[in-house]
Amino acid sequence: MSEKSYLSVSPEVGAALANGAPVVALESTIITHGMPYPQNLSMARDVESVISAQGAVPATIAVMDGKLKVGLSGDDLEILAREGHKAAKASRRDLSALLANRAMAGTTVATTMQIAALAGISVFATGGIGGVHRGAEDSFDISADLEELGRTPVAVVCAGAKSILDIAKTLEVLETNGVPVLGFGTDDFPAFWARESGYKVDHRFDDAQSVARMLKIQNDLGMGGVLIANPVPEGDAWEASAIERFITQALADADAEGISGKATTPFLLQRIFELTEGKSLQSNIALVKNNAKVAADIAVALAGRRA
Ligand code: PSU
Ligand code: MN
Repeated sequence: MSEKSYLSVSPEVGAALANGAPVVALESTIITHGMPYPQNLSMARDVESVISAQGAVPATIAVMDGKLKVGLSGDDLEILAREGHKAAKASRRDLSALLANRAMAGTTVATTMQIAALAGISVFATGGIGGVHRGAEDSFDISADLEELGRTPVAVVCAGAKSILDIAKTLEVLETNGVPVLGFGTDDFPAFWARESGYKVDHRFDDAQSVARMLKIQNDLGMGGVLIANPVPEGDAWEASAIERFITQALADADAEGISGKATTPFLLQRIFELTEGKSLQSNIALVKNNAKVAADIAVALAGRRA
């Protein structure tokens, strides 16, 4: 069997791809492990609506029913959102085992890119990417997202990387892996809840058309993924120093509880949610919607160039 035989593409997404219409992929670890129920479900629905309103077709990706599902039904979204942490978190290496066991799983940025590319989708919106964790010199904890970005030709729109990570090391590994980092309307690499991280991007692009021109060249050159860093909207942003206090506390708690490996990111997100009394989640939802809008604009511009 070919790799494509494991795909299950929804009729809407299949028709859009066949017609060269714009499609935006969405990940599902953000639903299962990134946010609590029921906010995860309303976020997942809202993000799909934002993409539709911009004239593109949303394709949320997950592992369900023994398939790599591309484009989830309303029922699928609800099942996944309710399952939450009981679902698996699928990194690249987990896919074959999860399919063999017909397990349900949210897909990380790495795995969503892999499945999107298999389905022929080239633009993907998320919140934040995984990266090099603080203390990686001892733990070796570096997200598989960074390798996938180097190898898989999908453009990922995100709000930068959270400062639960070591942002300087994350940017270094992205460089090693040959990943272009574009600032969308900014010279600063954003830090998820905060609009600035103290680090700059390599290249600034101010509109979707010029990003689409760059993506076309990246594709012509046969190169891998592109990271498009889009800062959280002004009104939903935190001051870096204000959120840092909570991040430091969450990291200390993770250490005290002996949290490691793939449980680390979900634990820190949940802890920061508690420490900020839910306010971190509001910003998180706002930035995902904002990324979805930009990704849809880019997908529309790309489809226009290809036509
Ligand atoms: N950042 C968030 N929410 C998330 C994630 C990151 O704000 O849910 C998820 C993404 O799916 C990302 C994954 O790909 O965490 C990274 O996990 P790890 O660090 O274990 O590679
Ligand atoms: Mn990890």
